[in-house]
Order: sequence, then C-alpha cells, then structure tokens
Amino acid sequence: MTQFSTFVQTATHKTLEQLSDREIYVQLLNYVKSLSADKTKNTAKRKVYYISAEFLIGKLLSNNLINLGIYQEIKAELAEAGKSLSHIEDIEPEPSLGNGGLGRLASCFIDSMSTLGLNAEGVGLNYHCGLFKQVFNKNEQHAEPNNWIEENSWLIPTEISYEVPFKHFTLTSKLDRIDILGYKKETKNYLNLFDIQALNYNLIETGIEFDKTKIKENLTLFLYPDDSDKNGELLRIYQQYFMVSNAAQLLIDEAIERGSNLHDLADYAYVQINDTHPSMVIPELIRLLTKKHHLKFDEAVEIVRNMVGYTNHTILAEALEKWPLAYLNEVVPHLVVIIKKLDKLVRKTYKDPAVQIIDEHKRVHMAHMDIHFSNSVNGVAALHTEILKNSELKAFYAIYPKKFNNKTNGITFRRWLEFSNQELAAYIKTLIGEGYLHDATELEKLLAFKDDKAVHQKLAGIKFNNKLALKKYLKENKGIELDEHSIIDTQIKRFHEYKRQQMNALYVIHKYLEIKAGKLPKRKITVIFGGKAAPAYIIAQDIIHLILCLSELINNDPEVNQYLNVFLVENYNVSVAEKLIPATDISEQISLASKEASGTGNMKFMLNGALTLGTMDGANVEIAELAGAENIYTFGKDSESIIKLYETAGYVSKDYYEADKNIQQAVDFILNPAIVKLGNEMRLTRLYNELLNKDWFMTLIDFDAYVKAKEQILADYEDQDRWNEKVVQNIAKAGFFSSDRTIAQYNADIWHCEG
Ligand code: 26Q
Repeated sequence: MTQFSTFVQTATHKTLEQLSDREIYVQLLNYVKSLSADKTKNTAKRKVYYISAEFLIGKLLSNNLINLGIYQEIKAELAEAGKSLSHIEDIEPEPSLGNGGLGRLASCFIDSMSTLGLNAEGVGLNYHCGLFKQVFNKNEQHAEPNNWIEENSWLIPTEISYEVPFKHFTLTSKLDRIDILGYKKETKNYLNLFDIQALNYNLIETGIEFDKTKIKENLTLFLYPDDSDKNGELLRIYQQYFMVSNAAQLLIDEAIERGSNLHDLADYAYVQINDTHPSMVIPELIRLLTKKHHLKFDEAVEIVRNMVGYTNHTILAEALEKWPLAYLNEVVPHLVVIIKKLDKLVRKTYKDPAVQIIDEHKRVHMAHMDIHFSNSVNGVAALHTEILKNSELKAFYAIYPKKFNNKTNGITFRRWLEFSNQELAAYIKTLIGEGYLHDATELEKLLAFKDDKAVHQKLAGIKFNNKLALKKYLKENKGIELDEHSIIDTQIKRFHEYKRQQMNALYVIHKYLEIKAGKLPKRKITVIFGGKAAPAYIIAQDIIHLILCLSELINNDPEVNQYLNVFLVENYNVSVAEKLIPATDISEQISLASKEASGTGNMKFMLNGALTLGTMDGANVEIAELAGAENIYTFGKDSESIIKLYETAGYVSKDYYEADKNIQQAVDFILNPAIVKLGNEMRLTRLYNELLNKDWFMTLIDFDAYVKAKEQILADYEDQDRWNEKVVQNIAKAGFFSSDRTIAQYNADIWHCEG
C-alpha cells in the first residue's frame, strides 16, 4: 500500500475505491496538510513581508502535489482505483482573494519565495466572499457573492490575534494561515490572512450589496467593494488599516522573538508594499515604534525608511490612491498625526507641490508617502519603469535616482506549465530533460529543435489535444460549443478601456461584415474573451454587453458561424485561465501603449506556445526583444507618441471615424437593428457615443494597424512549419519570465535576505 492509501485507510477505514470523489478530495487535502506540517519554516535573520490586499492564489491541491513532487504518483494511484485526479481537482473551490494581475502576481511570488528558500511570507486579508462571481443574464454582467470557504480548506487557524484601534472602536483580529510550499523544498513559508472575529453574512442584501457601515461585522466580507460611494471608500480604508496594523504588529513581535531590540528592526524585517494599498504600514510602523516601544520619532522614521520597498503597478491616474484627509481622520486619527508629521518633513526639504504627501485639496497621496519613506521604488516591466522615471514620477526620480529600479514581472512555471499544460511539459522533458524546472533559462535548449519538423508536428498535436480538452471543459461547464479545428484567438483579462477589448470587438464586427459580403476566411476563427468588469465601471459593462450581443448574433447565423465564432466565457478566473491558455493560438495583448504596466497573461501564453498579437506596451516589449521581432506580431503607435498625444490633447476619435470606412462601418454596426434587437439600446448607444466623441484610450487610432496585423498572423498560421518554428522560439525564450528570476532579483537588489 502507498503512503496515501495508508493515510486514507487510517483516517476512514476504507479503500480509495469505496470513497466518493469529494471524500477523496478531503483526504488529499488532509494528506497534503500533514506532509506540509512536517516541513520546517525558513528562518533567515531578515524576513520579508510581502503585504498585498490581493492574493489570487487559484486552487491549491494540484499545485501542492506538484511542489511536493508527488503529483504523478497520486494521479496514477487514483487511476488504479478507478478515480480521476482531474475530477477531484474540480471539487476544490477557487479562493477569490484578488481582482486580477496584481493579485495573481503576488501568488506567483509567494510560490517562488518558497521555492528559492527565502524567509519571505505573504500578508493579506481573508475575504470570505472575495471577488464576485460573474453571471450573464440578458447579455449583461451580474455580480453574485462567491462564498468560497468550506469546512475543509487550506486555511490553518492560529492563536495569533491583535488589537487594531480605530477612532470609534477597537477590533480584535485572528490569523489564519495557508502553507506555501516550494518546488521540491524541505522548507515552507506562510500566507498570513488576517480576519475579524465576528463576521456576519446576514449583512449581504441582493447580489453583492451589503450594509457597508457595519464595520465590526463586514470588514472581511468582500474584496474591497465598489469605491463609488463614501461608505465604500471608508470601508476600504478600514480594510487597509486593519491589514497593515496586523502586519506591523506581527513583524515587530516576530523580530523581537528572533532577537531584535527594535533599534535594529531593519536587520530583521523588510516590507514590500504591493501597490499603494498597504501604504499605511509606514505610519503604522512609526506609530508602534514611537508610541508603544518608545523610540524617538526621527529614529523610527529612519528605521522604517530602511525596511520598506514600494512596487508601482499602474500608471493610470485614477488608480493612484489619494485619500481625503477627512476620511482618514474619521477612521484612523492616530495615523493622521504621523502622516502630517511626515508631510511636514517633506515640506521642509522640498518645495515642489508635485512631491508633497498632502495636496492643496487635503488629500493624502499614498504613493508619494511611499516614495519618500522607503528605500526602493520599482516598476514591473522595463518600459513601465522608464515611464515612471521619465514622466509619471519624474519629479521623484530627480530627487531619488538611486531608489528607482525595475523588476520585470514573472509567473510560476509550476502552475502555468507543469500543471496546466502537462502534455507539453512532459514533451519538453523528453527533448531537454528536467533542468528547466530549476533553471527556467534552460528552455533555450529547445532552440536546437527549432527547424525539426517532427517537433513541429508534435507541438501541433499537443495544441490540438489541448483544444479538445478545452472543448470538453467549455461544453460541460460553460455551455459553449468550441470548434477544435478553428484557430483560437484569446483575450483574457479584466475589462478595462485601456486594455481595449472594444478594439477586438470592432475587429469581430469587421470580420462579420466581410463574411456577410462574401469575403471568407481561409480557416474558421474562434475569438474568445474572458474577464470581469468592476460593478461601478459602466463603460466596461457596456463593452461586455456588446460582446455578448455579438456572440449571440454571430454564433447563431448559419452564414457566418462556419467561419467565425465569438465567446465570452462566464466567470473567468484562474481555473478557467489554466484551461484556455494551453489551447490558444493567438494571444491578444492590445492595450494602448504606455498604459499596461506589464501584463502577465502575455507571459503565460508565450510559455504555452501561443503567438502574441500585441502593442509595444508593458512586458510585450521584452517578449518582442527576447523572442525576436519576426516571432511576435506587434502593431500600433508606440508609448512615446501616445504620451505626447495626451500632453497635447491631440487625439480626436471622430477624425479617425470619418477617415476610415472600415472604422465607420464597424462602429456604426453597434447600433445596427440586428444588434439592438438582442440588447439594451441605452448601453449600446452609450458605448457608440463614447467611441465617437471621447475614446479616452484611443481605440480608433490603432484599429487599422490592428486589422492588418491580425490578417498577417491569420495568414501566417497557414504555414504550419513556419508557425511552429515561431512557437519553439517563443517557448525557448520564455525562461526569463519565470517568477523565480523576478524574486531572485528582488532579493539581490532590495531585500538582501539569506536564501
Ligand atoms: C485603487 C483605488 C481604489 C480602489 C481600488 C484601487 C485598485 C485596485 C486594484 C487599483 C489597482 C488595482 C489593481 C491593479 C493591477 O492589477 N495592476 C496590474 O498589475 C499587474 C502586476 O504587476 C500588471 O501586470 C498589470 O499590467 C497591471 O495592470
């Protein structure tokens, strides 16, 4: 009997054959937890606290089995008992502790931190309903609560608890942890998720509406909700302070336990701030060091400055947090005292209004506080960091040139190749061995097979099998009928105007009109979208609406549906991504240049042998450099031109509409009776007007170039040998995008923690 069977026998007095899939799931969960309980904690003197409002961890069972090195063994054992591991994987609920890129990045990072054996942990909040579940009804998005925590889960309760003081009351926290295993490592780390004691689900009204004023009962009910009203914003401040006060208390306690006298706290702890959401950790640490531990203010400021790093993930002005001082005063007046002192310190030295913490409207610029009172500021892709230095944060770069550094994002290859594309991973091993699992750049050994036709055929066969697997999944779970013989063109990410799903939708209309006019594509194209829109983001909802209407129209039109299908997959999440990415041929990365800080989906597609159709934005620039210009399809205006256009207000969307017949026809079709009949005229009209009269993210400026680039990539697909040469080139060069590399760089340049 194997170890797992023995474990099951002892726990249940039954054999695997006698258990249901759900029972086996629970046994596997407990088994993995028992194995990870035997691992020792990393213990370097300096410990890294990666504080993040989001950790989009995805399901953990298979990931843990892979990192324990027992995935294949368990799979085989279950198969012998007539059970399927993939059916058992389906039972695990997906935690929804994040929105998108930033939260998924944090999750790839904690995987790599454990894999590299660093003493480095995640700290966040345990949102019980997390991000909403997306449901489509009448071609519109609706939001429902997703209560993901079951009785049996990965959460391990602890006795750790802190008092977190607010203006009107004090909340007692509790800490639950999830073990984060490294790939084939004897040590582990934790993801620390703080929670309140008295959560009340009954506060939920219809959909995801709830009473936002009952903080003592709702603080961890949802991932930060709509920030459209004052109560929502206040709740967000409550959440942020609760998160960072707990983190600060934990790190001080742990440092003291390891021998710190607090004057040397920076030798014992480093805090990485994931965007500005945890920024209040800076004044909170200073407050605790001065008020509770009686250090002098100036000394506390210097200690904190040496133990904090800030990562910027966005250049969109509206996403940079600026909290009204009045709101902070309402929630955490004791922190406002410190923030004002920090503001004073800055004012003493710098007169430029652009670098002040508190502006003339009495708003606190969280990023500004971070930059002044940290020792590292980093962007998440080469281009993004350059834009921060030369335009968005130019005034700060002039003051602190040495603080600025780049850390191009990465992804964990355990989840995004070993697990999600098992056939490809196995095949790569037959070609180049297993070394790439420890050093991802070894994927370059694949270049030796670039021109090998047998390899090309095998890769095409694997892609086809992944399409078949996706077909089955979409049919069983999403009510979608996928044609596995079509070319699959995928755009999956949050819905946002700057990501320009609307440009892809206009292309779909353009293609539809061509087909209607008798110009038929050589091969059927399936355009797949996936993503959620923030409930308060009206235009993003309108774009979803348009795509759902187009989908209904096109997929039901017998003249068109043999050449073109359009799907928007409901409730896109990590698990859906794991299915879509390995089956995709074309990776859509079409943000307006200068707006996407990095992107990480682009890296996942590259690793899985899809070719990128993208703008020179975010990490696409580095993908192009690495893969070589001839192996990726770039188009559109570059970031410099776009930044200039914003400066001169030089973009007028109507000019493009009037000058280009294709644009005109595609935009006008939004209000064609055939579409309006299927949808909501108000939504469609609003979107039409937006594109014609405003189009802040310049959809129309790149449309013509986009259509041409797409025609090129579709045409090139027909030469399968040449196509698969490019596929090999892309996979071979994807090693750079391993989050193990990213984390090694964070550690070498910023954290300086022993491995
Ligand atoms: C801000 C203020 C008030 C309420 C919410 C927010 C808020 C919430 C979430 C601001 C930003 C976010 C998330 C940002 C994000 O996911 N950024 C993405 O980060 C990825 C990892 O670095 C990058 O790859 C993406 O390019 C970037 O968009």
